[in-house]
Amino acid sequence: MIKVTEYDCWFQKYGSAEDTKDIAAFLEHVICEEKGIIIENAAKELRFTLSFCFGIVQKSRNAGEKQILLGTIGYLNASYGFSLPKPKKEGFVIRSTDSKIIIGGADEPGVLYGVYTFVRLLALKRFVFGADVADAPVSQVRMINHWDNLDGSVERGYAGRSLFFNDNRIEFDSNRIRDYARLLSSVGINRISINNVNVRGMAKELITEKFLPKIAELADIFRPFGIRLMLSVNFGAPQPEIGTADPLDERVLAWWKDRADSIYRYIPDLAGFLVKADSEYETGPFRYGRNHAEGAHILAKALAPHNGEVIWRCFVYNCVQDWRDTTIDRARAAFDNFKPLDGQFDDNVILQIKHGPYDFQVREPVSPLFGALEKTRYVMELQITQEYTGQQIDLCFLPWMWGDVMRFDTGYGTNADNGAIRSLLACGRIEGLAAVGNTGLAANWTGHTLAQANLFGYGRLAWNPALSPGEIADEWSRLTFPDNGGQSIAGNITKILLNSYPTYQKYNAPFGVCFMVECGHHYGPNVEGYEFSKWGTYHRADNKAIGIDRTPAGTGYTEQYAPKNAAIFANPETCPEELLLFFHRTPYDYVMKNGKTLLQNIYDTHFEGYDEVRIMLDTWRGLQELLDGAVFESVKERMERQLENARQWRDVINTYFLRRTGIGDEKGRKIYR
Ligand code: GCV
Repeated sequence: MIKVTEYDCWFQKYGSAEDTKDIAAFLEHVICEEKGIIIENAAKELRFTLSFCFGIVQKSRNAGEKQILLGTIGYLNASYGFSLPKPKKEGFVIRSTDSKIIIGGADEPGVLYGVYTFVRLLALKRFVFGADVADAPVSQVRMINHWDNLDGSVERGYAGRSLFFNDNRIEFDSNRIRDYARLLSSVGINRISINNVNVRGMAKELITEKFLPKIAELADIFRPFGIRLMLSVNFGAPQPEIGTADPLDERVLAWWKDRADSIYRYIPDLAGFLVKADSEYETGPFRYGRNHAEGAHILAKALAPHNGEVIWRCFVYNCVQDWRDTTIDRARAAFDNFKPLDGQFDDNVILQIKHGPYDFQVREPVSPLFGALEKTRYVMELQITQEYTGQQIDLCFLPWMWGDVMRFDTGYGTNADNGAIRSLLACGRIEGLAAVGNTGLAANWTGHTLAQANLFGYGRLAWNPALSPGEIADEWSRLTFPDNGGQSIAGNITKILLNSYPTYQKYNAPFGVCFMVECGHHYGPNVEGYEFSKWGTYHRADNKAIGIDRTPAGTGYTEQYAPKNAAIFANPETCPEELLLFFHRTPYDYVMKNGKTLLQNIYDTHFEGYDEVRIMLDTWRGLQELLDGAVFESVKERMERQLENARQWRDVINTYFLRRTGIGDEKGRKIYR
């Protein structure tokens, strides 16, 4: 029976020190003589995890006896006469000699990441004594965005209430925050914004003396883990006090400077501000007739003396569209708003662009802004919380879809690989990733225990976007469900994870059409839920065809891509079929590559999606004898709800199209009328 403590996530008990006996003598003696907040914590973390995960007790030893030695490479080389190579920023080297296992970091965070990597390798039984391990993160920005409100609710949160706020106060359990910081840091996260990008009501006061002392306490907990705080701010914040927030008004600049000065007195290493402006009713520079470069500039100026950065979101679109108006295409909005401003942003402004042009749908193309911005710093925004992907009731292993995003060739390289998103990350044109977090006060952090894999996977991908979904799923499953008694179930769980995204996609909105969800809360199907709304999210299905023509003959959205992709997407024959309805208004009798009509493919995928959830549930039930009861039950209960959700999607979608077309399933399966 495998015993798993859900709270401990990917730090479980991996058996006794017996399992590590060939190097046990080293593990019993962790030495770190260098001073520093992060490095001292790295030593503490190593001692803690060795004890917690492997039962190793530290023993006092004489110098020269076997030990693990930690330090920055500069310090180690100078103090011990080593000649360790210096890795990239935040990177590390692990080297073993007869008397030492040395974990050397390029800098203090590098030592910490070296420690967590070492522990992970031990847990995975992949540490090879004598073989050097060297690694460094591909990008410098590896951020989590919390959408937590001051009242303790979490926008699009499916894992209980906020870790940071309650009842219009900052309220947290320090031990729990420390455990959270460990989880994040162990997968390389180095920034966290703690409050919702919709900064409303009292949350506007977070940047005042009323709240700053408490925010400073949070920063103090995250700091030793190499994680810097960010705060979401409301662009209109100066308005009530000085009657304007116009970014070209000197009084507004003075107001922001004053705020920034006082914030940095409390949190000297704040990474900066995250801003949602002119978006979904949040105020922004448009209100004052200014553009977004002018808007970002005023905050950038206020933060610059403190080395702070402005992360400015590109999720700017018309959210009061008239559905009758077919000339507006929401998908175009980010590019139309931001590409013309390329090169006009301050050096300490980073744009944050959602990975797709819409809004974290189950399948959308990669936003055409990636690669197209040449003179502006930017990061990609992903969503770990499963707003449209099953809300941590349905299992949906997101690194599968993110892997597709990472491999997408933007067409801005000289060959497919150096134009790929992961290559733009590797060369620094995209400066990193941000993602909306999926954690809360739920006992297992994420509601669905298997949704922990999405948090883990995000961190691993932000560290190295070339990792495959298979590698990530395998690592996570083996770390979380360790083989304690020779009864490995990790392999089964890896398979379940890897099937879960394709399955979810099958029973959801078909072929990239997007937005067929229930309005407001976004769980479950409602085919025309957003059809006559103001949000710009239409599929315009009639009795003959469905989808938006985004080719030059239609909204022209395809033209926002590099020429190579513009041509691929504009032609239904070359357009990836999973995005067919995103780019093309397609008749139901259109014959797809498998020789079947679009309609029949919609039916097939929806029947298959449901059947696959049933198989997944059966597979899970088959693990009952091997798995700890609590984890088994909690996941089973979610999978049963998922089965019902998949049934609802299957039947609502199939019935809708049967009613539209009058054409039934060619295989004669039951579709309700
Ligand atoms: C925080 C979508 C979500 C909103 C979210 C918004 C955003 O519209 O439904 O809840 O608001 O994205 O990313 O700002």
